[in-house]
Amino acid sequence: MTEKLTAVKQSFETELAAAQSLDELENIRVSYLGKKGSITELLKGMKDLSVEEKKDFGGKVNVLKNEATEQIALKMKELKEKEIEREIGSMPEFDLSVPANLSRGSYHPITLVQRECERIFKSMGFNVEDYSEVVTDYECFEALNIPKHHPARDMQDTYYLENGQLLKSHTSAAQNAIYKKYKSALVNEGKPIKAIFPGRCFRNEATDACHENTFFQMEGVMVDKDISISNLIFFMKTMLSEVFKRDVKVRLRPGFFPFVEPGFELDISCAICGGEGCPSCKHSGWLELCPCGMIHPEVLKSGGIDPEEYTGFAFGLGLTRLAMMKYGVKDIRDLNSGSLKSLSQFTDDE
Ligand code: FA5
Repeated sequence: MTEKLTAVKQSFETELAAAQSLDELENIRVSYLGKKGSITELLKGMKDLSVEEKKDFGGKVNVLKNEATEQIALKMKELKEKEIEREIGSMPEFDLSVPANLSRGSYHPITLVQRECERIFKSMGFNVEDYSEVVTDYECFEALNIPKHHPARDMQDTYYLENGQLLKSHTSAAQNAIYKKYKSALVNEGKPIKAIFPGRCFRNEATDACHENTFFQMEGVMVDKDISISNLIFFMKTMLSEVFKRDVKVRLRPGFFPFVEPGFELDISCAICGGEGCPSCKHSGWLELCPCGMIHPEVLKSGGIDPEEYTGFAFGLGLTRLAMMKYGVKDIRDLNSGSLKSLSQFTDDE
């Protein structure tokens, strides 16, 4: 047995010294220390020895096993260091002092219109809020007067996570949290709730020139005593004339959303075809831009606000479509294409 041990030790040391790569080293480890490795086999073979022999031989094999483990670890460190040196040696040389030959980047058109809208609403006393892209079913639907199995859910199919949460299908999903955040200032200090909350929305739907599965909206709400449709129309008009810096033709028509009553669709005359009809506006000459309405009493109640005392309006501006109209982008899909050639033509006018 002792000769066998000496032979195993010698062959281990020879093979280890010859190993040139981490793969080779791993093979050596398995062939000596693995389940069927030579050192492991030496331990297994002790079963036929006397108690005394077992003590003596077992001790020697364990010493060999510990030495082998240690030597493998050292060799691994050495080989890893060599590998890093090899990689560094094969890298091309960089001259960090050469000036970069890059043109200036530009903001994405959606960022530009979002900032513009934020500036306009801030100047009118609105707070800008940020909200999560992953929300609960309660936030996205239930708190907005859209119970489970309500047909209105069909219009906003979205992407669900395994834990039951979902990617928000509209920025209205933040309304409940906003009411809860500001209700005590409203009730105790008489401060109206005035907030906008832009964000990315997701819908599981077919794409075309004016529909994307990922797009941006900007929600706005105002709640106080005696808020009426006139306030809503004033803010919508101000926002559009500031964004376009010229008169734009808009139309207001009735629209159904379970979280507003009454509800409206605010359409904008298509800036791509001048109202003649084209694929960008589905040949109607108008583009749905900003549904809005008076907040439904049930929605105020879910947010902890007494609808007998307070009223408010809400709107859900299609930011991506606004960017299309402002910058004359014919196909909404171009905005998500990542094509620098088309995106870099829009400049930041800040
Ligand atoms: C809503 O999402 C409501 N939450 C809006 C709302 C808020 C109504 C507050 C009343 C009060 P709608 O699904 O129509 O409504 O979407 C609102 C706007 O988002 C549309 O007018 C459009 O401009 C934009 N939009 C909707 N779906 C898409 C899409 N697939 N691609 C690009 N823009 C879209």
